[in-house]
Amino acid sequence: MASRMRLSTITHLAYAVTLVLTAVSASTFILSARSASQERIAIQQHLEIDDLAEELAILAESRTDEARLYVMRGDERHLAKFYVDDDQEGHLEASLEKLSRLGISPEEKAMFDRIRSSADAIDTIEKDAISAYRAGRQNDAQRALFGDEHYSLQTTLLKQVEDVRASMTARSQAMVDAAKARSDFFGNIAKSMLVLTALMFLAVLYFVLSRRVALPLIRMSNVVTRLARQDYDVEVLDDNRRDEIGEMNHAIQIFRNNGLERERLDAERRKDQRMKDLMLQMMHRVQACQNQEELSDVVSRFMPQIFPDAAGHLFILKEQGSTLQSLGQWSNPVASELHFLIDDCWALRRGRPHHSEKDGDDVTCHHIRPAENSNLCIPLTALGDIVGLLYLETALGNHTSNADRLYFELLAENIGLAVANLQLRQRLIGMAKRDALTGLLNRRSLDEALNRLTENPVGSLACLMIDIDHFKRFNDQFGHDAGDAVMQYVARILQEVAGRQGEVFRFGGEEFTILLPEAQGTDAEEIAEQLRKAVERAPVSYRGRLLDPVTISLGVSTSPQGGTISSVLERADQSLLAAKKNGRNQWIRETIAENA
Ligand code: GH3
Ligand code: MG
Ligand code: MG
Repeated sequence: MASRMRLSTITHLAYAVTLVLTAVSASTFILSARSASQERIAIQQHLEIDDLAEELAILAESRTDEARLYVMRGDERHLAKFYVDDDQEGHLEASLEKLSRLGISPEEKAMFDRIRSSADAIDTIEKDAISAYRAGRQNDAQRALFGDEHYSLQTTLLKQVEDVRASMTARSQAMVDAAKARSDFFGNIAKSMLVLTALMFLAVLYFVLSRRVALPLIRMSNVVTRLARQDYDVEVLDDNRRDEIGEMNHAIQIFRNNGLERERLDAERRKDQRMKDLMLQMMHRVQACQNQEELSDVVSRFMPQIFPDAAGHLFILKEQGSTLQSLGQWSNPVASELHFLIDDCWALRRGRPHHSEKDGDDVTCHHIRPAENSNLCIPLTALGDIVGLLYLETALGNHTSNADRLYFELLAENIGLAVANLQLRQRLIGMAKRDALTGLLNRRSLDEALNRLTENPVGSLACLMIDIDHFKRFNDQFGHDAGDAVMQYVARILQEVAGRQGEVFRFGGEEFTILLPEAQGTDAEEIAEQLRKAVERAPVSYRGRLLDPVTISLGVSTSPQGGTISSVLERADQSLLAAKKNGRNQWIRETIAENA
């Protein structure tokens, strides 16, 4: 409750309590003072009663004296004094009675009554004595005034006055004590109130300064210091206060929330930036790939970094085929087949990205098995032709954002172009390296191979130069196409027989070269003979017509026995020429210098 109060409310409350306490304390001070004045009045009253009682006793005594003197001397002045005293005594008695009516106890009243009756009795005796004296009975009068009765009455009166004075003293002492006790009591209460007020004031001061101001300020100062250091983990407690400190706390909370939001946005921006950087890196590498294996490596390395939540496959369409085959995968995709036909994929059929998921609204591709995930197929195209498919799967409920989809499509476009480029490149390389008619490696490839061998020599190398015998004849007799067919036929046999041990090249025209690394001269001779026989053996027909038997002549050279690698072709060619001269359909191995 206190925590909801404003500081001003607390201080106002404290003022009110202090005011009440002060009022109570002032009242008790007044009460205490009044008790003191009552005490004074009581003392005053009793002193007066005391004095009067004493005066009464003295007066009674002096009257007795005057009466006695009168009856002894017969002087009228004493009689006059007696009556004056008698009057005075009457006045005193009246005063006494008036005073004694003010707060007098019944016992005291009885005491006064007794005094008065004693005084009256003495009075009567004395007045009787004066009458007797006047009547001439001086002895009777003297006897009455000095007699035992008068004496005992006078003694009783004095004793009674003494008693009443003692009683009054006791009573006034009691009253003084009571008034003092009351005064002390109220005084103590007043003092306690003052002490309470002071304590209250100190407590409020302590509470306000320490609990409600200093502590929260220290806490807030710590929080602000940490927030200034961008440490947003710091907790700003919501103390629900509605005072100035509460407002400051609220402001700090807003400050922290803003900081957190800014940090979140920063993190998001950094993440997005990192994603874009990665995508850029990936696209650069994709475009620099020299073959599909490299492409697969780049894609399956970068995709999980860019999209950690998505697994996938990179499918490539075989050239002139209709089957897609997974070239690479990442993050263990589970739902798709590894090979499938174009028609099994809705995306490939429609040429547009296709999204489907288990129990979803859209149809699922046939190459996708039912699994607890959602799938996205994006066709890879180049210049309108399908070259492959980018397949992605995420856990169900892990929706790919529109931005992610855009990125996927951007990457798919990039990968599609790269695949098309690679295919084009493969074709160009093939065209540059191979001969279109026979499919054998061309003269350029032969030069490259020889350069390679020159730079990195192998143990031994054999070279076969082959020329089709009287080839011109096939062209002339059966036409150029028949010549081509003979060329293809010979090329096929050369490839079949020597392809495993070495490389077969079309040297040019109807001449071929075979390089046999690690082959000794005898091995080469053996292969040359096998080739010669194989070509010679099979009859060749073209468009239903049996052609003349085809034969070849071969020249064999070796390195290092016969000479350097750079001269191996020339030497084989010379041996070929020798074979031609020698009658064709034969092989001749170069003459080794030592043997010559
Ligand atoms: P030899 O036994 O002395 O080698 O006689 P040959 O007729 O085989 O030799 P020649 O050099 O006189 O003839 C080769 C012919 O091969 C010349 C050329 O027209 C023909 N030729 C070269 N390349 C091709 C080709 O690609 N296709 C066809 N059909 N003929 C070709
Ligand atoms: Mg020739
Ligand atoms: Mg020839």
